[in-house]
Amino acid sequence: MNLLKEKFLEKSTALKTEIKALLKEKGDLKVGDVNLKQMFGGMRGVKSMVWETSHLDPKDGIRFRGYSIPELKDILPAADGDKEPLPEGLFWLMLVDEVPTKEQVDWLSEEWRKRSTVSQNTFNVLDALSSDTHPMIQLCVALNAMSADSIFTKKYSEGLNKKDYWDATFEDAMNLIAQLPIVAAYIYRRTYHNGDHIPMDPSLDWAGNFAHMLGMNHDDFKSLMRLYLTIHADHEGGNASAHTVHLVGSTLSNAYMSLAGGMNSLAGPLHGLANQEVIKWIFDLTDAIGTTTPTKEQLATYINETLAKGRVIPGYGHAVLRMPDPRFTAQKVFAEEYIKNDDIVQVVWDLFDVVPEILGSLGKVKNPWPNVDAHSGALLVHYGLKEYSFYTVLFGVSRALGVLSQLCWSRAMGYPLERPKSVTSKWVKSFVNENQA
Ligand code: CMX
Repeated sequence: MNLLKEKFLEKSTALKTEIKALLKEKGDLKVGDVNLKQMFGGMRGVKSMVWETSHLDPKDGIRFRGYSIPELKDILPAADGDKEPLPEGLFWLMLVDEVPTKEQVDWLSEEWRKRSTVSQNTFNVLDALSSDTHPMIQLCVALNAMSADSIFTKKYSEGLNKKDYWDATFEDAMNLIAQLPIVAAYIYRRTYHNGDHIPMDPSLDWAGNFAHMLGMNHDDFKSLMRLYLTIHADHEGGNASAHTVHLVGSTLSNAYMSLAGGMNSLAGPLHGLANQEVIKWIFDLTDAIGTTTPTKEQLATYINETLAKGRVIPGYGHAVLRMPDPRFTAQKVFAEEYIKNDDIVQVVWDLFDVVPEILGSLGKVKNPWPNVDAHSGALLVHYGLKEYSFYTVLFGVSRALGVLSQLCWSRAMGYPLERPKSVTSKWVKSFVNENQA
């Protein structure tokens, strides 16, 4: 058994024992109530699931195993000659709650390289889709096709013992993460570059190699990918994509099908697809105003026009955060250091000065600040990755790291099938009447 797996087994066995004892003693302790607004309002703030790998505080932002994004940049190993964290390091941290050494991260890069062979069947399935199929549809289809290789499914059909669910899930998660950049790059190249595919470069790390297979070989773009694939990896468990993976996984669907569920959820414009919507909206804005250097007054007019049409301002607002998203800030810091004089980046920064006041003045938007998606497109466009329909796939490749490490935990902890209770509106009305009486 490799060191990562050994550590995971040791930590998960210890936590499982601890939680079993805790539930025996304190299982009836209440952690909160649910009111009608929450039932009809998307369950905001209802504490109803456990997620080990990260925690989101409305006023502090995301922390991965307790570490903020600036802290991750300090503690996680980087590639030689680079400053940005390697996503391999974050995966290790999320999975076993320990900051890895450079040696351990290099081992993980190599391990994922060894596991990176994608089945021909997956490529055949993708090739059967017309090349103008939206990349997120292609990704979801590919994940379901890849699921034919699931070790968990195979072993389950052979009678896998419950106590070994985590082991087969760990193997699936490692294989899936190893293969995901190859599948994503394949989708990109078949959609936008006539199927002119680029073989992997075994000398590169997971994110650097992904950039290479996309055909993006600028060193700064590789740095951006390492940062991008780190900061999008996890956002606690209640967000739509993570929660979907957890829900699907709770039925003992394999890691591939669970991730496919999450990716279908990420593909919605209120969630991950917002990264494509932002840049599309900015391009529409510069076209409509007739310049790539609009004034703040022109931006304000365009924002008000968008709102007047009953549309949201993409990249702004959040269901939990009540502050500028630290993932937005991390990308802004990157842009300030690496990018000089880029009109679209400047538009993103000017929008940051203009949008919050307008959204705040509506009196209903709970968080007028930018989220992660407000900045990412401008960075990608800067380096030449202009095909914005692909952007949510990048988000998805990163998100796999968090949700799959948590899936290993959920299997190791033996969490049961998720099955909350629903009621009808009729039930609600009679409940209210009874309470009034
Ligand atoms: N532009 C315009 N109106 C907005 C808004 C925005 N960016 N954000 C919220 N609102 C509106 C809501 O539509 C809602 O209006 P109604 O009462 O008329 O329906 C009202 O303000 C209250 O919403 P809220 O409680 O502040 O926000 P929610 O928790 O319901 O929704 C989110 C959160 C992200 C869906 C919402 O802010 C939004 O639609 N943002 C734009 C899309 C986006 O950027 N999504 C990406 C989020 C990050 C990610 O998952 O990747």
